[in-house]
Amino acid sequence: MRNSFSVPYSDILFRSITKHLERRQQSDQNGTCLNGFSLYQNNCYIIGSQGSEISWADARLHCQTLGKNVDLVSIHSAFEQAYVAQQSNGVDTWIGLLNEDGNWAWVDNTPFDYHDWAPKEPSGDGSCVHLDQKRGMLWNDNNCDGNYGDHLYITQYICKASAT
Ligand SMILES: [Ca+2]
Repeated sequence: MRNSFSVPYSDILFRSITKHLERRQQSDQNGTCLNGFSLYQNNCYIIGSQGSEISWADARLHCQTLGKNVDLVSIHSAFEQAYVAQQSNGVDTWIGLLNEDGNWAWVDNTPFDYHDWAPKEPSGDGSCVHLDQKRGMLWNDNNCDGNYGDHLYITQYICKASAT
């Protein structure tokens, strides 16, 4: 027998889950951020843009000069990846992931508990990681100076701090 309730029921269920997630996201917006930062869940984010090529190390320094506990972003979930990718607005962007002696580590010392590498990455061609505009803002390891030749530069970075 055809179940005539299956389509409308799953539709209602989907809408109800979406509403729940939206409410949860709103109620998770706790705390305040420094001026210019955007609050997402319990953290604050800001895009920095150099207008010309910037090395990963300089990007990190720029973040650190913005305030106490500000550093290049760490990413810990698909939600956070989606948020950071959206903020980056389709531009190659440094994140705070670094290869240290063969291990990947976030510069803010949070656990490396999530990754979102582009296909065939990490390819081992560098120790610094950026969101790759050519590959849907998934992650690519590359050299840390931000200059890939052929007018291909990294000019942007994203910083993160805990909300207070
Ligand atoms: Ca690579």
